Amino acid sequence: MNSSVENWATQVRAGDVRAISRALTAVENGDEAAQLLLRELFPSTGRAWRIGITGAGGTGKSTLVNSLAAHYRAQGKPVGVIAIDPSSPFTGGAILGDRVRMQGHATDDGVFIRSMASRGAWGGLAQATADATLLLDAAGKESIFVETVGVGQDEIEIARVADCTIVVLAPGAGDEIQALKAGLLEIADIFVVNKADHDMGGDFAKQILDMSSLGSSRGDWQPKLIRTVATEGKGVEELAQEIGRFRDAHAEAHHRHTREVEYWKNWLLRFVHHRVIEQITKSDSTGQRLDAIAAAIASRQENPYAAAEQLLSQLSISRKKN
Ligand SMILES: Nc1nc2c(ncn2[C@@H]2O[C@H](COP(=O)(O)OP(=O)(O)OP(=O)(O)O)[C@@H](O)[C@H]2O)c(=O)[nH]1
Ligand SMILES: [Mg+2]
Repeated sequence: MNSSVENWATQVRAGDVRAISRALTAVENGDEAAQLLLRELFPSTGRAWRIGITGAGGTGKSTLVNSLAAHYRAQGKPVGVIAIDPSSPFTGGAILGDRVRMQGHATDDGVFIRSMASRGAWGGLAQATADATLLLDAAGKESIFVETVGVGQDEIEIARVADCTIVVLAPGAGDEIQALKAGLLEIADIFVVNKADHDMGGDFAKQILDMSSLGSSRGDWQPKLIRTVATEGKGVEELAQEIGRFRDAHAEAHHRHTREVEYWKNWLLRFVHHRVIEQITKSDSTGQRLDAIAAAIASRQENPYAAAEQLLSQLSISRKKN
């Protein structure tokens, strides 16, 4: 292991904000250095609790995370926040908005907040998110919030990276339908109806409760619905308590172990999958060769099964040393 990576890892472990920032940039860009660093840091991980916050755009996720982070900070707990925006470039407006809204913690070293956008780096966004949480874990952040706009399969996959998933809904046109479509209800461990100030009679909350196939995928846990007004911090205490309750119910060694096994199984498959794709596209950067093979298959000059085997036989996918 080269010493600059070792130094970098030491700084990350010490919670050095600039070192963590640099590492997250490397993760985002898919730099090989990020992998070396994460490899070094891995033994220092495994303590953090990952809380996924997902829901349609504008439901108040960032505002809620901000309030929750403040709540945890008031108890002296180190917090990390990763806001994922899969579509916008890193300097995009939505992300900038998030930064500004979360700025309340800008001078507090116990909080690390960062927006991340996919650069199509190795493993895509889900992998980048997994790596980012690992980094913050190594940096001693006990609670790590991952905010995603839960509208697509990608984001659902990211939500699965979390130990606890909070689905944020808000009263407004068609939100609940959208949530259903996106498969959000199935992944929720906790439901939040935010903007409860716009839901005077609690009608929206009732509708959501009524759709109660509200089944969480985590055994016999029954997801609760918490009403919040994130802008005023209302219901945030209750939400933090519910997160704590979920954590207590799942903190036993065997629960955690089972979940971690599942997590790393998915991680390994994703890593290997993307390495294979990466190798094939690297040796065929213009995609011409793949196009030619596909065209030959389409016109029945080549056999797809044979062509696939041929592609696989040409791979040399392990990067190096163990
Ligand atoms: N009235 C009301 N407004 C809220 C509440 N929570 C958030 N907002 C406002 O709703 C808007 C969107 O809030 P965000 O926290 O950015 O929502 P988001 O879900 O993170 O948005 P995206 O990241 O763009 O998907 C902001 O103008 C907030 O001030 C609430 O409880 N009540
Ligand atoms: Mg947001």
